[in-house]
Amino acid sequence: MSRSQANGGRLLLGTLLLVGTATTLAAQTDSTGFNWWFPPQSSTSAAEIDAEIMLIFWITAVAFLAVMLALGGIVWRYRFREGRAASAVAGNARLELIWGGILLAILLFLAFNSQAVWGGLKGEKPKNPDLIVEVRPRQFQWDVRYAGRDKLFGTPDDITAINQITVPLGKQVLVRLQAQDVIHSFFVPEFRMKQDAVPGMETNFWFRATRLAKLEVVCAELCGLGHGVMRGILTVMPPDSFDVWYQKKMEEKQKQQGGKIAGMLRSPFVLSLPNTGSAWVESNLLLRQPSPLVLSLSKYERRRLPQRWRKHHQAAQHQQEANLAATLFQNGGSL
Ligand SMILES: [Cu+2]
Repeated sequence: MSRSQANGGRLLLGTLLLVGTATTLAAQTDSTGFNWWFPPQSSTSAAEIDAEIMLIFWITAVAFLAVMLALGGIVWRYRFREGRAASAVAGNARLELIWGGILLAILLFLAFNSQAVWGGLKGEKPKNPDLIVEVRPRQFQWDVRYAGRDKLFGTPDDITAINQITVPLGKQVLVRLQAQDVIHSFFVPEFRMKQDAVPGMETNFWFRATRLAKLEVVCAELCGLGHGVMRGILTVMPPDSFDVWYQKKMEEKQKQQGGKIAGMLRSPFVLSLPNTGSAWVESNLLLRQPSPLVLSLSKYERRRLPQRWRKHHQAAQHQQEANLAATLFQNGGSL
């Protein structure tokens, strides 16, 4: 190959690289402008996390450029020259102290700065979140439970889902995360939020979504063979659509429970009796004989009832109570 051919080849390669880089960068530009390969910010904490990443990026970029320029300069300045002898350099304590000091200052600044951001985002658990969701990952899915309006788990207005997390836009959502088997990690890149889920340990995190979107929840901790397909969908809805959605889920749930009542019903169910207000019992109580409704509990099941419920249970064997209970159960466990 001639010299000009080799040069031409290099030129072509260089042009291709340049065009390729430019196209990749351009492809990263969305409606919010150039976004440095970041997925669009979709939670209130995303901007702060991005700012922190960009700060570190620019500090390392400047340091990288400075080191590379110094290296290039030294290589050029001390390049081979006929008759020039090499000299041994034993180091310079003063210079080393200076750049050591600069490095220490940068690292301390970053440490305190990121601590402030982290503290702001993760420091204090919200006392009154708008929505509480329990997420319990297992190989290889996300089991989800919503606490409902009363913000309590184990009550009739809970709804459950698999791989589906739906949240209202702009509302504060508290997630109670706990793995059921091995360590998983809840990761929503658009929220800049990643949290390990550990078996036997509940971890809380919270967020406010800022964009209507359907986002992917990926497992960010290698958890077994199905890790790569362990995916959930997080849907951000306007608050009123969310209420409609929740109501629909409640109706579906009640319909399902209603279906089961015709045969046998397993928990959770509501036992609500006159003069006691409404209350609930969650247990593996088994209901037999749909109509006329008589609660027939095993000894073990009876023992699991709190004291004050035992006499109600006996009372429920009377017809009047039984009718009430029948209505109750036909309504899918609520009055
Ligand atoms: Cu996993």
